[in-house]
Amino acid sequence: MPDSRLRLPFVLTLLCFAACAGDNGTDTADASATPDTATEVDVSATPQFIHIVDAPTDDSSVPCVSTKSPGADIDAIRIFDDPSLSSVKATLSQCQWLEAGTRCDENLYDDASQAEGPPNGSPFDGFVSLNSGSIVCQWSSGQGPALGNVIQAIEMSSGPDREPYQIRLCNDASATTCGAFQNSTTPTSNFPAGSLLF
Ligand SMILES: [Ca+2]
Ligand SMILES: [Ca+2]
Repeated sequence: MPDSRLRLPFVLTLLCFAACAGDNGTDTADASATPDTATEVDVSATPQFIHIVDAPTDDSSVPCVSTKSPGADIDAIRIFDDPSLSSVKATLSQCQWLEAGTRCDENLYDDASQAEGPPNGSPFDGFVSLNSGSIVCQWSSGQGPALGNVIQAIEMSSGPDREPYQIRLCNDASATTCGAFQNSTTPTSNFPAGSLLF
């Protein structure tokens, strides 16, 4: 029958198409597991925590006798909308110690909440001294960083005696799911959010 002869190749074509579609489906799944450049950073899951860690270069950089503000002295950290640094998007809130600073017995500036809000530090007040420890904070108004934003950290020291610190973004207050640490390069350091997002 002419119809049968025509129908068989047609059926085989359908079967082959189904098989090929299966292969293609697998290939598509593999491809989707490897995001392209535009989707490597998942900004839909904005990290709501920031971990700020003292990073003394050696023990002598946290003098316990000559100063009562051991380690990096964090005044404030804020998010700007873009590199022009003209519009503040958020400041820190709900700061608390994650690893208590223990390098020096005496720290007159151990109130983590002093890193919250806009900059207000003076040589005598308004900052938290990390004392070889670290603090975790959230962002005011729940406004976390996104690509294109700039995160500016303000540390009180100046000149060659600056006290280094590191920051990283986290998804939890225990800092178990975090991006990579970025090192401060100057007392006031500006970090492109893209270098901290994960
Ligand atoms: Ca200090
Ligand atoms: Ca402050």
